Amino acid sequence: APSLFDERLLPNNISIPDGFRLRPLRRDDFGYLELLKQLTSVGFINQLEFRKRFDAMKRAKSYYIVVLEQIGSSKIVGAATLLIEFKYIHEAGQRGRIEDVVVDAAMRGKKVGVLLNEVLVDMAKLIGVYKLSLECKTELIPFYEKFGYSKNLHFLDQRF
Ligand code: 16G
Repeated sequence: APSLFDERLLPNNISIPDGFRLRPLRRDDFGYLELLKQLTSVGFINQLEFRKRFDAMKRAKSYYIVVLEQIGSSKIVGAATLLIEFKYIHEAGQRGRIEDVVVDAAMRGKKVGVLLNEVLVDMAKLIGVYKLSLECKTELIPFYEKFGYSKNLHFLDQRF
Protein backbone atom coordinates (compact mmCIF):
# COMPACT_ATOMS: atom_id res chain seq x y z
CA ALA A 1 0.00 0.00 0.00
CA PRO A 2 1.26 3.56 -0.72
CA SER A 3 2.86 5.64 2.03
CA LEU A 4 1.76 9.16 2.86
CA PHE A 5 5.26 10.55 2.34
CA ASP A 6 8.74 9.41 1.37
CA GLU A 7 10.10 7.39 4.27
CA ARG A 8 13.62 8.64 3.54
CA LEU A 9 12.50 11.84 5.27
CA LEU A 10 12.44 9.98 8.60
CA PRO A 11 15.54 10.74 10.68
CA ASN A 12 17.89 7.76 11.02
CA ASN A 13 19.76 9.00 14.11
CA ILE A 14 16.91 8.30 16.55
CA SER A 15 16.87 4.83 18.08
CA ILE A 16 13.69 2.79 17.90
CA PRO A 17 13.04 0.09 20.55
CA ASP A 18 13.48 -3.53 19.39
CA GLY A 19 10.35 -5.04 17.91
CA PHE A 20 9.04 -1.71 16.66
CA ARG A 21 9.24 0.12 13.36
CA LEU A 22 8.76 3.78 12.63
CA ARG A 23 7.16 4.50 9.26
CA PRO A 24 4.83 6.86 7.40
CA LEU A 25 1.08 6.15 7.57
CA ARG A 26 -0.04 3.86 4.74
CA ARG A 27 -3.23 3.78 2.72
CA ASP A 28 -4.26 0.47 4.33
CA ASP A 29 -3.66 1.63 7.93
CA PHE A 30 -7.34 1.61 8.83
CA GLY A 31 -6.36 0.58 12.38
CA TYR A 32 -4.90 4.05 12.89
CA LEU A 33 -8.44 5.23 13.59
CA GLU A 34 -8.68 2.95 16.64
CA LEU A 35 -5.60 4.65 18.06
CA LEU A 36 -6.97 8.13 17.30
CA LYS A 37 -10.06 7.26 19.33
CA GLN A 38 -7.81 7.35 22.39
CA LEU A 39 -7.19 11.05 21.68
CA THR A 40 -10.65 12.38 20.80
CA SER A 41 -13.85 11.67 18.91
CA VAL A 42 -13.36 10.02 15.53
CA GLY A 43 -16.95 9.10 14.74
CA PHE A 44 -17.81 6.62 12.00
CA ILE A 45 -15.41 6.50 9.06
CA ASN A 46 -15.52 3.52 6.70
CA GLN A 47 -12.53 2.19 4.77
CA LEU A 48 -13.51 4.04 1.60
CA GLU A 49 -13.65 7.34 3.48
CA PHE A 50 -10.36 6.54 5.15
CA ARG A 51 -8.68 6.03 1.78
CA LYS A 52 -10.27 9.15 0.28
CA ARG A 53 -8.95 11.27 3.12
CA PHE A 54 -5.55 9.60 2.82
CA ASP A 55 -5.46 10.43 -0.90
CA ALA A 56 -6.39 14.08 -0.24
CA MET A 57 -3.65 14.37 2.40
CA LYS A 58 -1.14 12.79 0.05
CA ARG A 59 -2.05 15.16 -2.80
CA ALA A 60 -1.67 18.12 -0.43
CA LYS A 61 1.94 17.05 0.25
CA SER A 62 1.82 18.83 3.63
CA TYR A 63 0.87 15.95 5.92
CA TYR A 64 3.51 13.84 7.62
CA ILE A 65 1.76 11.24 9.76
CA VAL A 66 4.37 9.06 11.44
CA VAL A 67 3.35 5.81 13.08
CA LEU A 68 5.12 3.40 15.42
CA GLU A 69 4.23 -0.18 14.46
CA GLN A 70 4.64 -3.18 16.74
CA ILE A 71 6.25 -5.58 14.28
CA GLY A 72 4.82 -8.90 15.54
CA SER A 73 1.22 -7.75 15.76
CA SER A 74 1.43 -5.10 12.99
CA LYS A 75 -0.46 -2.89 15.44
CA ILE A 76 0.00 0.89 15.41
CA VAL A 77 0.85 1.78 19.01
CA GLY A 78 1.72 5.44 18.56
CA ALA A 79 1.34 8.19 16.00
CA ALA A 80 1.88 11.90 15.51
CA THR A 81 1.35 14.36 12.66
CA LEU A 82 3.52 17.15 11.33
CA LEU A 83 1.54 19.57 9.20
CA ILE A 84 3.32 22.12 7.03
CA GLU A 85 1.49 25.36 6.36
CA PHE A 86 2.58 27.59 3.44
CA LYS A 87 2.90 31.31 4.18
CA TYR A 88 3.79 34.56 2.43
CA ILE A 89 5.32 35.97 5.60
CA HIS A 90 8.89 35.07 6.51
CA GLU A 91 9.89 35.12 2.85
CA ALA A 92 7.20 32.73 1.76
CA GLY A 93 8.12 30.59 4.75
CA GLN A 94 6.64 27.43 6.12
CA ARG A 95 5.11 26.95 9.52
CA GLY A 96 5.00 23.55 11.16
CA ARG A 97 2.28 22.26 13.42
CA ILE A 98 2.36 19.13 15.54
CA GLU A 99 -1.04 17.46 15.67
CA ASP A 100 -2.74 14.33 16.95
CA VAL A 101 0.02 12.93 19.10
CA VAL A 102 -1.35 9.70 20.55
CA VAL A 103 0.17 6.69 22.30
CA ASP A 104 -1.74 3.46 22.94
CA ALA A 105 -2.75 3.14 26.61
CA ALA A 106 -0.79 -0.13 26.91
CA MET A 107 2.38 1.63 25.70
CA ARG A 108 2.33 4.72 27.91
CA GLY A 109 5.35 5.44 30.10
CA LYS A 110 7.75 3.86 27.62
CA LYS A 111 8.90 7.11 26.03
CA VAL A 112 6.95 6.55 22.81
CA GLY A 113 5.67 10.13 22.95
CA VAL A 114 9.24 11.36 23.40
CA LEU A 115 10.36 9.35 20.37
CA LEU A 116 7.54 10.65 18.15
CA ASN A 117 8.16 14.25 19.17
CA GLU A 118 11.91 14.01 18.58
CA VAL A 119 11.27 12.56 15.14
CA LEU A 120 8.81 15.27 14.14
CA VAL A 121 10.96 18.14 15.47
CA ASP A 122 13.86 16.79 13.40
CA MET A 123 11.70 16.49 10.30
CA ALA A 124 10.35 20.02 10.75
CA LYS A 125 13.93 21.34 10.93
CA LEU A 126 14.89 19.35 7.84
CA ILE A 127 11.91 20.68 5.90
CA GLY A 128 12.89 24.16 7.05
CA VAL A 129 9.97 25.60 9.01
CA TYR A 130 10.49 29.01 10.60
CA LYS A 131 8.43 27.98 13.63
CA LEU A 132 6.82 24.89 15.07
CA SER A 133 3.82 24.94 17.37
CA LEU A 134 1.20 22.77 18.99
CA GLU A 135 -1.81 22.89 21.26
CA CYS A 136 -1.96 20.82 24.41
CA LYS A 137 -3.62 20.44 27.78
CA THR A 138 -2.12 22.50 30.61
CA GLU A 139 -0.72 19.40 32.33
CA LEU A 140 1.27 18.49 29.20
CA ILE A 141 3.12 21.82 28.97
CA PRO A 142 6.17 20.55 30.96
CA PHE A 143 6.33 17.47 28.70
CA TYR A 144 6.37 19.52 25.50
CA GLU A 145 8.80 22.10 26.88
CA LYS A 146 11.44 19.34 26.79
CA PHE A 147 11.37 19.49 23.00
CA GLY A 148 12.15 23.19 22.82
CA TYR A 149 8.69 24.74 22.88
CA SER A 150 7.82 27.61 25.19
CA LYS A 151 4.41 28.79 26.21
CA ASN A 152 3.88 32.01 24.35
CA LEU A 153 0.66 33.09 22.67
CA HIS A 154 -2.80 32.18 23.87
CA PHE A 155 -4.85 29.72 21.92
CA LEU A 156 -8.49 30.47 21.17
CA ASP A 157 -11.02 28.24 19.50
CA GLN A 158 -14.68 27.95 18.73
CA ARG A 159 -16.55 24.75 18.09
CA PHE A 160 -19.22 24.03 15.49
C1 16G B 1 -4.85 17.97 21.12
C2 16G B 1 -3.89 17.64 19.99
C3 16G B 1 -4.46 18.17 18.71
C4 16G B 1 -5.78 17.45 18.48
C5 16G B 1 -6.72 17.80 19.59
C6 16G B 1 -8.01 17.02 19.46
C7 16G B 1 -1.47 17.41 20.15
C8 16G B 1 -0.16 18.06 20.39
N1 16G B 1 -2.57 18.19 20.26
O1 16G B 1 -4.93 19.34 21.29
O2 16G B 1 -3.58 17.91 17.65
O3 16G B 1 -6.30 17.75 17.21
O4 16G B 1 -6.13 17.41 20.83
O5 16G B 1 -8.92 17.44 20.42
O6 16G B 1 -1.53 16.23 19.85
P1 16G B 1 -10.34 18.02 19.99
O7 16G B 1 -11.12 16.86 19.45
O8 16G B 1 -10.89 18.53 21.25
O9 16G B 1 -10.08 19.05 18.94
